[in-house]
Amino acid sequence: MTNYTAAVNNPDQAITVFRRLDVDEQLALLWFVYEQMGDSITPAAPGSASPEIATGLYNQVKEQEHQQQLDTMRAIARCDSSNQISREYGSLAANTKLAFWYFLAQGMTSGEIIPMPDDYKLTDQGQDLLAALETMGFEEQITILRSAAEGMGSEPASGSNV
Ligand code: 45D
Repeated sequence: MTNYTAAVNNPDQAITVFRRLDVDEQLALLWFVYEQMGDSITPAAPGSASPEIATGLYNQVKEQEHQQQLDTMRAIARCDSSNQISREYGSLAANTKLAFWYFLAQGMTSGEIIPMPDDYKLTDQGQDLLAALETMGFEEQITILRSAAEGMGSEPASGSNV
């Protein structure tokens, strides 16, 4: 069974496939999903995320050089506990995590955040998963995105250090 077949209408399978992708591929896939969801994201905002908190963390990334921004996003995606932003991210609620990725994607469009390379091509696995996500409804897509975002970032450090 291909990934595509397995992931269609099966959010659990889709998230399993997502987590097996390497970190760059995960970032690229999120980007393509963002592009595809486009304007439908804003009206979905029911206010259950904490936009101020997501904005605060976003602003920290925005201050970085482009290459460092990429390193930060990779650190979050691979749950790197040696990265402070990854630890701060890890302490956020799932919807706030998603809001943070949403702000990053918007930043990529506005030039504040490092853009996708023009020539980036998803692997077959990534393309299959993207195609499977395209068959799903908005709610299902959000569920998957939320799990993807939820699984990223690291636990806060012990003691009072973030
Ligand atoms: O050089 O309840 C590569 C809210 C290769 C409201 C790269 C919501 C190498 C509350 C790694 C590819 C609106 C939050 C470079 C709900 C290389 C609420 C770079 C819904 C440069 C439900 C790749 C929110 C990079 C939703 C930088 C639906 C990739 C949010 C970066 C959806 C990718 C958010 C990024 C999505 C992707 C965000 C930042 C889909 C972000 C995607």
